[in-house]
Amino acid sequence: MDTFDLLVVNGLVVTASDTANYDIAIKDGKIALLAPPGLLSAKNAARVIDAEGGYVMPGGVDCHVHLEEPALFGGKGRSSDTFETGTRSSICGGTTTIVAFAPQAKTMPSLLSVLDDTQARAQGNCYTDYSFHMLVGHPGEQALSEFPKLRERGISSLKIYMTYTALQLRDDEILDVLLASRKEGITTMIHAENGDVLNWMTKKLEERQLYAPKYHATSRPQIVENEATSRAIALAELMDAPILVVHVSSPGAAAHLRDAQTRGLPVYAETCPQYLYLTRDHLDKPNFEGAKCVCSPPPRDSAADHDAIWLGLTNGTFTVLSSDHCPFMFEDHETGKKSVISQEFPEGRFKAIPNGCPGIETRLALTLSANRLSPQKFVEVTSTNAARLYGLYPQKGTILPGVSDADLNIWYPPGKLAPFKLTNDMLHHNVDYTPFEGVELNQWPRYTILRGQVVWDRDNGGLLAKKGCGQFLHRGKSTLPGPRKQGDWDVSAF
Ligand code: DUC
Ligand code: ZN
Ligand code: ZN
Repeated sequence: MDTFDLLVVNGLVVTASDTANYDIAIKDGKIALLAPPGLLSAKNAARVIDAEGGYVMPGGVDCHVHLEEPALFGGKGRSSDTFETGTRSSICGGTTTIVAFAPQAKTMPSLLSVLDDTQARAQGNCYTDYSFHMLVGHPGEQALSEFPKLRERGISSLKIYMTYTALQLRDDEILDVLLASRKEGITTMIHAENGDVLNWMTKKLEERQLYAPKYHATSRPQIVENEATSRAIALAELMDAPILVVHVSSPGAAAHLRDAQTRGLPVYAETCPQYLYLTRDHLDKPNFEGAKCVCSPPPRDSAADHDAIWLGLTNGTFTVLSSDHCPFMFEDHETGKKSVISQEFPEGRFKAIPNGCPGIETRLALTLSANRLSPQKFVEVTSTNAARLYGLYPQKGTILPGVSDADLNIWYPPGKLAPFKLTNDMLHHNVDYTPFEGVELNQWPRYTILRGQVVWDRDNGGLLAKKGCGQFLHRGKSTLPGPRKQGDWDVSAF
């Protein structure tokens, strides 16, 4: 019998902490051994993959993904990707673990029933390992009382919104969520845009009959995000509760986050490729094409904004780089981007354009190809830190013998892959466009391995995984620093 199921040899192994030449042995879905090159004999393994000097990295971990969601963000947009098509796309881009949202609308009292429904939709359909964040739209008595049960069911994070009529929480409701989350060891993700201000801006624009997609950016200027970010930090500091501010796009918001981190607060931040590659000019493309890039916060003004976000990734302000994959069809007049075009609004109506962009499959290749992060920093923000923050580490996000799942990406060695332009027909999502059409890439995962199985072989068959191979992940607490004080929060301390 073979000692190992798979050897990956001649790779340059990169984790968040180290880069070195190792051969990797895999057994029963786990990393079994790392050994200096040449020590492991091919005779003892069922299969050997020669990485030919390419990077070997932990599989991507993308903890900001919307799949099979109803219309929540205003307008009629429904996710075009199911758990099946979204995770298929994910695995073909090297992301082996995702955390998607289980969305509770304002009309629903229970979180557990939402979790049951979402879990049933995902079960048996995923190509990646997966978990859920609760999306809390109604933090009433029942929902808050269910937090301990969520933890028992392996859910240790949730998301709340400071905007969108169907989801926006008042500050006192945010405090309720932060307090209950702190008590149960749950990480709170916050969408930080001031909903009242952007609704006012929208009203003013509509009074002047300014409806085109480009006014989406006008209605949500950077100050809308900066103010909400600062308020979110203040509320979290008051409760001594850890937060992650999601999809940060503006340098001003990044500065608030960095300041909070410098003061030692457990404040984490996420950004996404759209804030590194797109500007508001993308919203002004002719023939309604600008709607393809409508997401919130909107793409910002210039390359200088992109530079500030890249800097935040480099200097540690941003903990994670997620996709915020939020897929809608473009040519769909019922539930897609074009659902806002009518006789009354022939150029659409920006405020109701389904809000989000696809990107689950392109996140890793876009970021690595940009060549602006060290390989270790790339692993840290696209895999390791997400696993740490959301209670999956070290099962996911690293390559620790005896402990980590054998989830790996083997990238092309230098010179093996000619640069190419990204086009939507290369992708495996159920979306009729990519906002990154035409971007030049110089990398793509050559092989992707999920728990020891080769699930993607770009040059020999592409997608090899079978639907349903992904497993639900029961998550624990974040392993990044949490509340600064021990014990229960005490109102008499103020
Ligand atoms: N927030 C998200 O996280 N995704 C899509 C839309 C939004 O506002
Ligand atoms: Zn959001
Ligand atoms: Zn999102």
